[in-house]
Amino acid sequence: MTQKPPVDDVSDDDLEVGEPRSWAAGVPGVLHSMEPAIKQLGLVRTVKLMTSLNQKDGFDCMSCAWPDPDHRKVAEFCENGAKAVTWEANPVLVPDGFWAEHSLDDLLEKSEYWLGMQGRLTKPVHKPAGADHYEIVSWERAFEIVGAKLNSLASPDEASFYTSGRTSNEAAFAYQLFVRAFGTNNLPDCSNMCHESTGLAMSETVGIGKSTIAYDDFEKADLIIVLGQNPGTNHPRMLTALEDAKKNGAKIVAVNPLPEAGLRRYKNPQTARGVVGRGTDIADQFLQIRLGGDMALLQAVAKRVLEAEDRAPGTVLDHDFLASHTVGLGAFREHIAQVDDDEVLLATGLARTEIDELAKRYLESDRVIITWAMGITQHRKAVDTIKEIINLLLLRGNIGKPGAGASPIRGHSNVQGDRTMGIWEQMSDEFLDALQAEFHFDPPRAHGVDALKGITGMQKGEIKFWMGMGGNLVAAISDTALAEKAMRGTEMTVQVSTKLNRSHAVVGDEALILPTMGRTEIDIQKAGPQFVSVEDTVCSVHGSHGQVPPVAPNLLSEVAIVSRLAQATLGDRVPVDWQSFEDDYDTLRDHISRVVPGFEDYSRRIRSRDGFVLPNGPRDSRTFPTKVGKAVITVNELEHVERPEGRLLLQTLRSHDQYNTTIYSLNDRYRGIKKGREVVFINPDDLDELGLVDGQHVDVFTEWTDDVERVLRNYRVVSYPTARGCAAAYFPEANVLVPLDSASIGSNTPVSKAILVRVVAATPAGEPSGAPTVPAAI
Ligand SMILES: Nc1nc2c(c(=O)[nH]1)N[C@H]1C(S)=C(S)[C@@H](COP(=O)(O)OP(=O)(O)OC[C@H]3O[C@@H](n4cnc5c(=O)[nH]c(N)nc54)[C@H](O)[C@@H]3O)O[C@H]1N2
Ligand SMILES: Nc1nc2c(c(=O)[nH]1)N[C@H]1C(S)=C(S)[C@@H](COP(=O)(O)OP(=O)(O)OC[C@H]3O[C@@H](n4cnc5c(=O)[nH]c(N)nc54)[C@H](O)[C@@H]3O)O[C@H]1N2
Ligand SMILES: [Mo]
Repeated sequence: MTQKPPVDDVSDDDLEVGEPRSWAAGVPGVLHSMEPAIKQLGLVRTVKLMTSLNQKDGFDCMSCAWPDPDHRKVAEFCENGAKAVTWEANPVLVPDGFWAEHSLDDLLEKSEYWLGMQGRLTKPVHKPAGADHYEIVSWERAFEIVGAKLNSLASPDEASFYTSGRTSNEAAFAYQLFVRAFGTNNLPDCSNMCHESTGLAMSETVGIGKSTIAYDDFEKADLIIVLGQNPGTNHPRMLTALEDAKKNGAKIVAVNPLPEAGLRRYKNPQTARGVVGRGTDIADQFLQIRLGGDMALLQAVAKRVLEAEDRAPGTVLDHDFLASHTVGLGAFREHIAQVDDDEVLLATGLARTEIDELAKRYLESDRVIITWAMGITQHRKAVDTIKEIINLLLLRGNIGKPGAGASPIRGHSNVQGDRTMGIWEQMSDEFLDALQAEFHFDPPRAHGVDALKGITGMQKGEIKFWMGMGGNLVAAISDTALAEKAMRGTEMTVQVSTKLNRSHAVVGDEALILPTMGRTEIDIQKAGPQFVSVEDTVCSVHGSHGQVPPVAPNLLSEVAIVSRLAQATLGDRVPVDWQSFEDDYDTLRDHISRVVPGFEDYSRRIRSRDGFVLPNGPRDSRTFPTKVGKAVITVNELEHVERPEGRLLLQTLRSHDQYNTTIYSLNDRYRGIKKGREVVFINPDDLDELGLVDGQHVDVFTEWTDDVERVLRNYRVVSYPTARGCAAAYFPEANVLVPLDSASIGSNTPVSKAILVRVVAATPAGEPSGAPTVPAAI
């Protein structure tokens, strides 16, 4: 296999800013996806991978959790899925000499882009305490080192085990079992920073923290409201579902501070019309809301619905549904009547007529779906905002009937399945009881740490060991400087990874990297070729079969890594046959079938080409497994983020050419950005007011309650049609701005979408910084 030399690192020196696009996908999308694939993978590997991507006997795309339609097209993937596959399957390898050549300090200087481009990791490496280089070790030695360290801790709770959402059901189940058998519930995951707010809000109100719709519901809907989500970039195949819904007469409303390309027009690369025509206009109504204004908007729409009912009693609300399936309507009615329209207009930045129009659309539609993603979940009042989504849907019986429901759109391709398998620091007693009955040990019962509490635990010296099953925690979590310092304070860090990232450079005293196979690769174990399984955003579980030989011979699968680590750490302390997991993944699936409800007869059912859909009370039978046994309509105090004069609210978001912390290129085609990421998007009227100009270099300071300086220096201003008072910059770079203690109430998710900032002309080198000396009142 060829080994190409490492790429040079990149800089923003050549940044180009053009016009944002008003449409997404289409021919350039397909070309963009295939060109790099063919160049990097070669034609044979490309064809093999792309023709099996998301197909029934193929492998599941690792990019996002968007579901697959029943009837698959020949090419059932999007531009960004192709990028993810190319990134993983590119057979460039980190050479053995790399570790002697690059010290940790050297790696710290490199960008995420450079790190990711070094190629696939193929051999376990170890950085001994005090050393400044990793060195190659054998697998046996690696497991021995980690096992010995874990066994030397004073308490299992001194260790924390993170998971990123690409891990398969099988690996996730084995991993949480190992962690609980070791003795802790410290199982934080990327979901803590992602849809945690959704899980909490929906569990309390409808009894299940997952989507209440099936894939086919999109084409049956009359109205689809897309809140705080950028599908053109992050779930591109959703645009096809929206296009199909429109063909069947559905209306689509997009609510977003940014006029995102995919929400405006879509040129479907799979149809002639998309290739040559102007495509489909997606949004019938676009509400350019202020950051954090959604709760006010939802309450204002609910108010209009209740007023319509007052005008024509008995005709607007779904009284039968409300009476038999819900509690809380009375208190909600009283509360919503008090909603202050002026506060709504201030919070949303919308005109009254725009809100009236949305309410009218809602009232005219019998079947309504609301979808949402990070624009909703990463706010201080995210949990309450999602409860308002549920309230609005419940009023007219829009849950548990065809073409209607609440549909959070998940991020990572198996983040939902990982949770189902027990990756959560707060699993229920029922789940722990089932583990106990199946494996005959006492799982710990006290809740563990989430991602943020894990970092504060490290700061306090309470967490001394950290392991990551995938992911890049120090780059993904808020307050980069503080988080990195915390991570460096640990005694040992261990990363199971496919490629290099920042979390391999910011490590504990001792550190290991354990390279693993990816989803594209054929996984052969003692019992023969293995496959894994995943759950998509609409609760459908299906197999994922690797297609190409692993990039290197001695890579281990995630299941094998867990099973060997468990043996090295626990010996025969618990009566679990770990080796059998590695030998034959059906063994694991058989255990899962007895522990996790809905997975009965897993090994057989997963072999059906369509997989199976998990039971879902609200969706299937309007059964709401909440504490009171009914759906709960909730009362939530309206709050919006105050923005003092001269300050802006900044959100952190994804460019079109990145996957979370993985940077594929420095371009963001739909927003008109090329060859650079150090930009801050600001509305032209705000620029005028602040005395700034397009293209100017600025420093962006967070205003927070403490006196820690959080700043992005020398960023370039891009005049951009975002909502007034709002700004945007790219994640993960902008994580330096998010204070560690700025978290959503209840879900403890970092508030990555509404950071109060002050933007000032960049300070020339050597001069005192332009930071405000006294934090503004907030
Ligand atoms: N190609 C690609 N695909 C991905 C990912 C990726 O990085 N790259 N990441 C995956 C993951 S883990 C996730 S969680 C998803 C993320 O998918 P998204 O949630 O679409 O991701 P973000 O880029 O964070 O975009 C947030 C969107 O919400 C809007 N928004 C921000 N704040 C508000 C608000 O207050 N109100 C409203 N109404 N809108 C708001 C922003 O303008 C933006 O359009 O995508 C998944 N898929
Ligand atoms: N400011 C701000 N911060 C955010 C967000 C935001 O919108 N704004 N979004 C948040 C969200 S939604 C999420 S989900 C988190 C993401 O947080 P993480 O999930 O921790 O981050 P990723 O960038 O997805 O992880 C990428 C790494 O995973 C490894 N990897 C890739 N494939 C595999 C595999 O098959 N197996 C294994 N073992 N490793 C693999 C690679 O080494 C790669 O570098 O970030 C959160 N942080
Ligand atoms: Mo996510």
